[in-house]
Amino acid sequence: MEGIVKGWIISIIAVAVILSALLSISPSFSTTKESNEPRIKEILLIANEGVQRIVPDNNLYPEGLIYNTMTFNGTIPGPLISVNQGDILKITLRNEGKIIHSLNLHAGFGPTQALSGVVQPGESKTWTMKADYPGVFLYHCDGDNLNGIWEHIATGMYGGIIVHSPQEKPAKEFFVFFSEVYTSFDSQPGIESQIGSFDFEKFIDNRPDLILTNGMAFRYIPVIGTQAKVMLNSSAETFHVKTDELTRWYIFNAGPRNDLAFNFGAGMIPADNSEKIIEEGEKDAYRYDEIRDIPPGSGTVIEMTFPEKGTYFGNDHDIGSLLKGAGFVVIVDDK
Ligand SMILES: [Cu+2]
Repeated sequence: MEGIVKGWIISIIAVAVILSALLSISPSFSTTKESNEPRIKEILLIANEGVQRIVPDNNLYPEGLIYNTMTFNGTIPGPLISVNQGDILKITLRNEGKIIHSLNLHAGFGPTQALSGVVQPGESKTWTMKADYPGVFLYHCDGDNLNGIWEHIATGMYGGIIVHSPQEKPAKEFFVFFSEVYTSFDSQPGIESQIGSFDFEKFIDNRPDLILTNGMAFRYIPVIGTQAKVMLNSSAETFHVKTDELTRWYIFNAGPRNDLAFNFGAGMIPADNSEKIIEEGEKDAYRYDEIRDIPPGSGTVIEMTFPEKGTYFGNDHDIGSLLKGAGFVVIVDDK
């Protein structure tokens, strides 16, 4: 009996020692762990149909263009979802429209995480996805199990998701989405009452009329030309950064059909980190590209600094895209 009691006492002391050791290290350990702990992030995407302006009144499109759209949360692009690697997304897709919509999240791995399936008008669906893979991904509507996917994407049903890696350095971040529009209405002066709609024949023939840059053609291009000026957007917005400031650009091409030959006019693009080459004696050497090819349905990240002050132009080097509204001006000032 005495032996058993002694054994218990020794066991209790041993457990107490282990517990006290654990407790003594727990404060700093749990603090570190908390910061890395996956967060549960709730995302609500509301699918709907609507009408919005996609071209301002300009020299190429007098009166501009109003268009029949489909959107997530009423905007083109839909909201940019930004999460950390390891986060858990609780996604709700609510269909407030008149037709079937759905969601295809390129950041998800596996049908139960990446695909909502059909969501009928008036219904909603909630599911979870683990953001295990860092990167830049598009999301879009799949229409009714792929039927009509072309129209849903080409009229605005897409957005982006960024899964941040813990290794990222702090940087000034921007995002820009490009996408094609195939419209039944060729803008002509004096026909302001008409509203453009998706043109299936032009889509099949691959004849896009417009390229949207964050939801509007010519959104970020005020004018081209110095003598014979072509006014493209009298209230164009521009991007502003400082020399030598680390910037990170998330560039998306929603397509739905054509590649984007992305270029920074007056700049160079460090090759993607995954393609980073380390040469002997040159620890952080990058290979530089002048064009980053961005296929339809994808996004990319460009991390760079601008060496000199002045004007840079983010563009599709398929030059015809400029006349369809693709591009954005970056003004770089001295720091
Ligand atoms: Cu849809």
